[in-house]
Amino acid sequence: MASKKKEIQLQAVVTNQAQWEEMLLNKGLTVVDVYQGWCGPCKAVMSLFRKLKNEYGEDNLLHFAVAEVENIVPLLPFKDKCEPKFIFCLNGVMVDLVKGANGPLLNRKVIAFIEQERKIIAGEILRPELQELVIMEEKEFEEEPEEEEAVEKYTVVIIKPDAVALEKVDKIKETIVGAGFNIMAEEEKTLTEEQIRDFYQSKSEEPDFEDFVTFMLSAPSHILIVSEGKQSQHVMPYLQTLEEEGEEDKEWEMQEGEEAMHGMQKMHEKPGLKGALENHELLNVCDIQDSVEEASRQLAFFFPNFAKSKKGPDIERTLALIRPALLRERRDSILKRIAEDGFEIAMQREIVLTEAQARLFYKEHENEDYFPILLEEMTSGPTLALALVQERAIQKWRSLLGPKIVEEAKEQCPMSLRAEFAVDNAPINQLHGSTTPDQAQRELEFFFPVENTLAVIKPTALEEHKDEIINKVKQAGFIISEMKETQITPEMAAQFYKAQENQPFFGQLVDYMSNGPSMVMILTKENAVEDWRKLMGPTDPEKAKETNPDSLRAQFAKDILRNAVHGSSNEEQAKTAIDFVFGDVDLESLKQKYVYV
Ligand code: IDP
Ligand code: MG
Repeated sequence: MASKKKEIQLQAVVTNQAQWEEMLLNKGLTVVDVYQGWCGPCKAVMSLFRKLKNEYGEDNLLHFAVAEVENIVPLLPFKDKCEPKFIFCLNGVMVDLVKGANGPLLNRKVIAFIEQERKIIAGEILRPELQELVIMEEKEFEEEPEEEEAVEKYTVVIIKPDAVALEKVDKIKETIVGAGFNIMAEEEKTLTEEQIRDFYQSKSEEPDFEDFVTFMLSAPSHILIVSEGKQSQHVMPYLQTLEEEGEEDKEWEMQEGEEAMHGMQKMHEKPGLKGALENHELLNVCDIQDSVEEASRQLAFFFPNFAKSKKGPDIERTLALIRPALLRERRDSILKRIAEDGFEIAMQREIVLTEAQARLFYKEHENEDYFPILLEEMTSGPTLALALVQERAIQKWRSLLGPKIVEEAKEQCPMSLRAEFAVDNAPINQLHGSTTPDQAQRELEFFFPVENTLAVIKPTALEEHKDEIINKVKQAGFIISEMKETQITPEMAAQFYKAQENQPFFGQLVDYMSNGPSMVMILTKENAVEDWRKLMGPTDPEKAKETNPDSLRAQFAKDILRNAVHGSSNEEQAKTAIDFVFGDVDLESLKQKYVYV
């Protein structure tokens, strides 16, 4: 009972509009736990709030309240959502919102707001302009919106091996583009039997189907993903598509600019993909999947990365750099902060930039006064490059950063990251973010170039978890450019593990690896070497379970020797190993075929 009483004292209870308005008169910060009558207020954060009240409550700038949504107009959008929500009201204005009982985030925000408020009152800083929080209908920002009526329609086209051999690929591509379609992705590869049987399901009853499969397996096919622009999932008259031109996917427009628009205009006289190919007598050498559902399933099958990139609304990637001084001093706290702000780290690389690299990256700044300082700082130690993902990540990260000049950030936006993570005596701000989608793409390509790596599913794991592992590889966005089930020879094993030559377990390792079939793969992706090692997890599965429970080794390893998977440590090592297993592979062309997400 005693504790219940305390809770009531800590948080003012707001049950109607009049009490809400009264609450808005509070000076300083009020943190409101917005709750549903049927869920009740959030208990999980009580002790945190009590602690904050004790530590920051003495000048009466910090208040807590609980408010039931039903009877309070501004809170109605939250109706029927059980997840706890905390609204931050600063001097009567709703300025921020935390979803979920995220203790660290609540703690940090409360402290930051109170400290800012104290500085304002002491006349140390000016009051930043208050931006009132717009509370939208919950659905709009929490759940992925339903697919819009207009969706991009893709068609999978397979150019069969004989046509590839006759070099008809270019002609077919020209015809397709000429007829106003866009080729979104392409790849030349020998289809696996599974892919062939899947794509040609409808022909499987035909008498010579087995011969056909053999023929398809005999040499590479060329696969195209063709887009017809945005259309309804249901059949929609062609003219209607043209009316929607204005709503064309922005990203695509930006990447392809004029060309895309040109393509759309040409669509007026478009005869349909099949018709176009037929007109040029090319239909007999390629096969088209024209069922929308089938095509999109196959898209995921052939180009898992491409399909993945199409799923979210405005999900963007941006490049963030944590510069050397900050990385040295507060690595963990900045990474924690990035996670709290809802970003997912899709890729990361720690790199000491050479002067040439720094010059290249900051080429646009080369005539500025600060350029030499920038170069010096950027080459002074490791920088951490991150590919951050979130809805509207580019803008979000930029606005969190605040002004470029640290002094300005401290004065005008004390809650910005460049202010909060300023490092004493560092001559430049410690955090970078891309400004536009174009720039983000260029910068991501700079730090995360497409690479090939060699990956092996070791014998025990191949026997027990083959499909699961392959699925996880694809889900993580790797393109399996080549794969081959093979018994690794002792020579190959010795080559893979050259660095372990003098280890006591070397003999055992070579024996184990060459004692049964393994799956050897060339994986292609941005940052493939490092990302594959990250997906594998630590060498020792016990450690993997502790530090990276989602990793392959945590899930599928038996022990440190039979630890499920192998991966090269760098691109050179990968190349030597790939040559050893697959012979002479054109690794550059594998990279060029990679479709950016
Ligand atoms: P990595 O596979 O994570 O790159 P390395 O240190 O390169 O790890 O070691 C190569 C392989 O040698 C490991 O994957 C593991 O199977 C094996 N290995 C490493 N340490 C031991 C050990 O202490 N006992 C037995 N095998 C080991
Ligand atoms: Mg190794």
